[in-house]
Amino acid sequence: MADFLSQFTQLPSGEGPSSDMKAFREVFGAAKNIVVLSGAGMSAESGVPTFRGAGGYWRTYQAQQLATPESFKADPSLVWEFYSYRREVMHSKSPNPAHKAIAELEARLKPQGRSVTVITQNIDRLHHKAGSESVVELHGCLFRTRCTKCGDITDNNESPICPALKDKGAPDPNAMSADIPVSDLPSCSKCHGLLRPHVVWFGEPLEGAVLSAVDEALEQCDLCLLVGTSSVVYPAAGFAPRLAARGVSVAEFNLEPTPVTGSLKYHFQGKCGEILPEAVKRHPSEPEQ
Ligand code: BV8
Ligand code: ZN
Repeated sequence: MADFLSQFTQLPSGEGPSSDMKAFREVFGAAKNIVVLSGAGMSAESGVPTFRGAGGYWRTYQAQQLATPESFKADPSLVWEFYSYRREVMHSKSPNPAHKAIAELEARLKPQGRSVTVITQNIDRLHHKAGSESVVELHGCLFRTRCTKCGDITDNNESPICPALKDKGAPDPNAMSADIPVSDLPSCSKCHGLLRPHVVWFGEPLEGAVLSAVDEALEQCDLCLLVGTSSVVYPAAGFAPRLAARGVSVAEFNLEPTPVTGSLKYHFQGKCGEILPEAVKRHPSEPEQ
């Protein structure tokens, strides 16, 4: 087993991944189809709270307590306050240097016949705002709604999303629930049914089309950048190990090791807004712009 794993590590002793940026840059310079797997840490330096750590609480709840169909059924007003708050927070947030470096990389490599595909767990749309074009939103989007009655899916950037949610959703632990009646919650323009955020909650399956897009991107992938994710939520957490098991180079950019770090080729410790732009800047083998 050790020799099987050691092929994924740089060090002959096989103890864990390499942090040799020079070696990574050579692999990067030769890569044809790069996949960026991103999590909440990609948006942390934009001021968007991550799920783990202090920022992961809204009032006295953790996201995974509210991001479930059961919670929405039990208290749609509370869950809408949570999502309305996260929507409103995003109006003052913008892409950080990590988002921008990935968007610039995609544009720079395209004329070289090389691809960059972002597969994100984030629902904040910051990759799109940074200019990335090839983006797969695994878990949906804060700014799309789905009707619980007729299934209609619509983009929605309204602020607030409905009058009853104006100035609601305060995150502090002792904020009172607004207890908004369902009739005053966001409703479908087509059938007046109750709308929900078009996001994937815990216990809900990812969309088939999304999973097919993931399979296709992973099939072609010859270099994966795993950025700002704790790699604990499945199926997303399984994508990088699936690539590593096939011998694809995976480089993790994170503040700390994660449960998948040991199976990866590279681990670069630090803030992705600082280390990622350096890692993906133009390689000498690339044509001058
Ligand atoms: C499914 C959208 C099957 C909503 C999200 C046991 C019981 C029940 C379920 C399960 C179970 N075991 C497994 C499951 C399945 C479950 C799961 O994996 N649970 C976990 C908790 C064990 N998964 C699901 O339910 C999925 N569906 O399996 O369906 C199925 C099939 C058929 C039929 C029915 C069902 C659906 C999961 C999707 C849930 N929705 N989001 C919303 O956002 O509100 S998940 C949400 O949490 C995010 O999208 C993301 O995926 C996850 C948070 O993870 P991260 O993004 O990694 O963020 P985190 O804060 O954790 O970590 C941040 C990282 O960044 C850290 O490592 C930190 O060090 C680093 N960092 C911070 N700052 C920086 C940085 N790095 C670099 N630079 C920085 N500056
Ligand atoms: Zn409807």
